[in-house]
Amino acid sequence: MGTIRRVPHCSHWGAYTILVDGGEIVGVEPFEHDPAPSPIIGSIREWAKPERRVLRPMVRSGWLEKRGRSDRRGRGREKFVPVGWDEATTLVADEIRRVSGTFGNESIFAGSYGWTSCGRFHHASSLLKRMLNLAGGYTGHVDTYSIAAGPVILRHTLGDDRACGGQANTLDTIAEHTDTLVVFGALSPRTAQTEAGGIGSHSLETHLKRIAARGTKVVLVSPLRDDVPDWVDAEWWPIRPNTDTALMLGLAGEIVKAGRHDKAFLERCTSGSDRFLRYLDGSEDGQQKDAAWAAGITGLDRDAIADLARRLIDTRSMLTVSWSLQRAHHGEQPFWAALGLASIVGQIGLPGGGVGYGYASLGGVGAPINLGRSPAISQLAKPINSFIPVARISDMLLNPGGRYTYEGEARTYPDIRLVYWAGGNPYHHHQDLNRLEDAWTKPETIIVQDPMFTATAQRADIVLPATTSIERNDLAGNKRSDFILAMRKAIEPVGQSRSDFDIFNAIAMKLGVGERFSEGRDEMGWLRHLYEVSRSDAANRLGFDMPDFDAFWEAGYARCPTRAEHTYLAGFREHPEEFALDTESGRIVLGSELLARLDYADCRPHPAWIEPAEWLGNAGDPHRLHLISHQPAGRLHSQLETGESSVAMKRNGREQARINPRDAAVLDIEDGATIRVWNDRGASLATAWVTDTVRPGVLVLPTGAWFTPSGNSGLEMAGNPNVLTLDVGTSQFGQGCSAHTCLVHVEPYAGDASDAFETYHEKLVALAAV
Ligand SMILES: Nc1nc2c(c(=O)[nH]1)N[C@H]1C(S)=C(S)[C@@H](COP(=O)(O)OP(=O)(O)OC[C@H]3O[C@@H](n4cnc5c(=O)[nH]c(N)nc54)[C@H](O)[C@@H]3O)O[C@H]1N2
Ligand SMILES: Nc1nc2c(c(=O)[nH]1)N[C@H]1C(S)=C(S)[C@@H](COP(=O)(O)OP(=O)(O)OC[C@H]3O[C@@H](n4cnc5c(=O)[nH]c(N)nc54)[C@H](O)[C@@H]3O)O[C@H]1N2
Ligand SMILES: [Mo]
Repeated sequence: MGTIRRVPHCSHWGAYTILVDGGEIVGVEPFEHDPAPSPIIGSIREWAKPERRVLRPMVRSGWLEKRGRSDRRGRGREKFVPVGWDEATTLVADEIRRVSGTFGNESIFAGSYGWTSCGRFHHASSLLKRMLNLAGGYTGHVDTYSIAAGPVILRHTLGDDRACGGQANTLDTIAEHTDTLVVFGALSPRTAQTEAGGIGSHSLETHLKRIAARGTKVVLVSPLRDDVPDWVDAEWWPIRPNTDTALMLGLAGEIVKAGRHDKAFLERCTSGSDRFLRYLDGSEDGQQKDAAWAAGITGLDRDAIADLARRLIDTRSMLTVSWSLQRAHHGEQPFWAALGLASIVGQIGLPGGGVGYGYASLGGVGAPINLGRSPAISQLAKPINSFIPVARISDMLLNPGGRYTYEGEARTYPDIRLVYWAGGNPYHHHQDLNRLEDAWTKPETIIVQDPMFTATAQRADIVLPATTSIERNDLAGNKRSDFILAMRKAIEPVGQSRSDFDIFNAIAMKLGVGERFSEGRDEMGWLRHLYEVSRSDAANRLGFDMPDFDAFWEAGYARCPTRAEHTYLAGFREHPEEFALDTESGRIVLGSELLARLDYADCRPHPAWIEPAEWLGNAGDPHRLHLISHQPAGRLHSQLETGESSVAMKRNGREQARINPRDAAVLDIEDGATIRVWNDRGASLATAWVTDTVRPGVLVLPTGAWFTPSGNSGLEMAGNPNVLTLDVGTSQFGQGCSAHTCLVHVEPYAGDASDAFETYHEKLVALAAV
C-alpha cells in the first residue's frame, strides 16, 4: 500500500483536502474549519477523467485551411485537427497580430466572462487580459451576469454598489437585532455554497439557526418554498415572478397612506422623495399604490400585505433582496424600490434595519467583511477602453456599429473579428442560445481555452486545453472570505493540458511581451509574491499577523483580518453631510434628476412598477408558465455537470423541472415523465418533478445542463433553460441580463428521448478523438 498524500485545495464551493494515492484521487475531505461544507467537493474526481477533457491543442479543419476566410458555419460541425503546442500558440499569436494590425485592437473581444477556477494566479480571464493589454488591448465587458441592473441603479441612488456586494449589514447583526425579516428571493444554502474566489467557512446556516432560535418573523417572498430552509419556519408568500417591485411599492404606499412614513429620514437622508411620494399616493398617475393594488399584481393577499406594512414600521425590520430579482426585465426596479421602501420605513443605518442585497446569493455576502487586500494578479493598464455591458454579446456580434445606451451614455458596438474565451462558457451562461448560435458565426476566428470540451469549445476554431486547478499550484481568497487558502497540486496534468499561466506566457513570448507578462517569476514565485502582498498589507496597514508563505503553504490556510457586526450607513444616518454619498445629491436618491433628463420609458426617475416583457400577467394562454432558471444545487453552473452531486439532482439522465401538482394535472404531466418545454425561441426536454414547493404557474429548471441540441431539430436534450430564455437588456439604463423573465409552454413528450449525455458524448467523439 502506498502512502496517501493529503493535499489542501480549494474551489469556488469551498476548501478541502484531496487524498492522493500514487497518481489517483482516492478521497476528498472537507476543510476542518468549515461548519457546513458543500457536497460539490465530492465531484472533483470528474476533473481527472480523460474522457471529460480536451486532451491536446486542436484546430478546426476548415479554419486550418482558410484561416480568417473559413466557412464559419463549420463551427461545431467540422472535425478538429490535433496540433502541437508550439504550432497552436504560433497560430494564436499570429492571429492576434493579424486582427489587431488590420482592424485595430477593439475588434478583439476578450471580455471572456466566466467563473473559471477560483485560483487568483492562474485566473484565466485575468491572464488573458493581462496578455492582451501588453499587446494593444481588447474589447472587454462591464458588470456581470450575476449583477448588472442592480449595481448600475445603486451606483446612482446609493453612490456605489457595496450594498450589493457584501458590505451592507452583516448577518450577525440581523440575527441579533431584526424582528421582521422580509426575504425577497432566497436565503438558501443552495446558492451560499459558492463564493467567487473560494470560501473557507460557510456561515449562512449558523446565522439562520440564530434567526430561527430568536423567533424572528421571517417572510419568504418567492415562487419557490424551499428558498429558505424549512427549519427556519418562514411564512411563504408565493409571489408571481417579477412582480416584487409592485409588492415593495404597495407596502411603501400603504405606509404613506397611513401617514406613517419617516418624514425626518426622507428629509435628511434622501433626495427627490417628493417625486416618489407623488407616485405612491397616485397624484402622478391616478393610481394609489397600496396593499390592494399590489395584491392584484402579485397574486398575494391584500390583508397580509397591509399587516406587513404595519410590522415594518412597528418592529425592527430588514429587507433582503436576492440578486435573482435584478436578473429580470426591468431588474433595476426591485433593487431601487427596496431602497425606496426602506427609506419610507426609515430604519436604514440602525442595527438589524434597512435593506441589503445578495445575502446567500454567494456564501460570503453578509459574512464578516475581509478588511485585508485579497491576492490577485494584475491585468495591467488598459491601452484602450472599449467595452460592452456583459450580457449584450449577441447584440454586439449581430450589430457591429449598432447604437445602444448604457448608464445614460449613447454608445456603439465594436466590429468584432476575433473572440478569445478563457474560463467561461457562453453556451452555458447566455440567454437565447439559438440566437447566440447565429451571432457566433460572425467573427472570423474564435479561440477557446478550457479544460473541458464544452459546447463553447466545440464551436471554436482553436481549442487550447488548460489544466484544472488540481493539476497545478495556486491560491484562493477574496474580499468576502475570511481565509486565504492554498490550492496545492494533487495530480499531473491530464493529456497534454497546460496551466493557464504557461499557455498565456508562451503566447506572450511570441507576441514579444513575454518579459513584461511574467515579470521573470514562475508559478511558485508568483504565489509567494501575491501572498506576500496580502500578508504585508495586513501587517502594515492593520497590524494583523499572518503566517509567512512557507507556513501558510504547509498549513493550507491563513486567516484574514475581518470585521464582524457591521451596520451599513450607520455613520451616514447620524451625519449625512459628513458621510455624504457619491450620488447627485450626496443623499439616497428616490427621485433622480439624471433619469428625469434621460426620460426612459423603461427606467423612470423614481422606482416604478413597469410590466416585464413576459410575465403571468400577460401570458394570455392560462397554460403558459413562468420559467425560473435558478442556480443548480449540485454543481457550479456548467462545471462538473457529470459529477456525483450534479447527477444526484437529475432523473432519467436529465435535469428536473419543478411543476406544481395543479398545473401538472391540467397539462396531463406525471411525476418523472419526460416533458418538452418550449416557446418561440427554442425547446428543451426535462424530467417533470411534480411538487407543491413551487407556486402554480411557475416552472423551475436549474441552469447548467451541458447544451446538447439533437441532430438538426434543435431540440435540446439535457434540460438547458437557456434555449428558452429572453435575450434583452434589463433596460436602456442597466442593460443587464433578463434570464428570469421567460414564459414557456410545457407538454408531455412522446418522442424518442435518447440519453442526453450519450448524445453529448457522441458529438465529442465525432469532433475530436477523445
Ligand atoms: N438562464 C440563466 N442563465 C444564467 C443565470 C441564470 O440565473 N439563469 N445565471 C448567470 C450567472 S449569475 C452566471 S455567473 C453565469 C455563469 O456562467 P459561466 O461562468 O460561464 O459558467 P461556468 O460553467 O462556471 O463556466 C466556467 C468555465 O470555465 C472552465 N474552467 C474551469 N476551470 C478552469 C481553468 O482553470 N482554466 C480555464 N481556462 N477554464 C476553466 C469550466 O470548464 C467552464 O467551462 O451564468 C449566467 N446564466
Ligand atoms: N450551488 C450553486 N450555488 C451558486 C451558483 C451555482 O451555480 N451553484 N452560482 C452562483 C452565482 S454565479 C450567483 S450570481 C448566485 C446567484 O444567486 P441568486 O441570484 O440569489 O440565485 P438564483 O438561484 O438565481 O435565485 C434565487 C431564488 O430567487 C427566486 N426568484 C427568481 N425570480 C424571482 C422573482 O421574480 N421574485 C422573487 N421574489 N423570487 C425570485 C427563485 O425562486 C430562486 O430560487 O448563486 C451562486 N451560487
Ligand atoms: Mo453569477
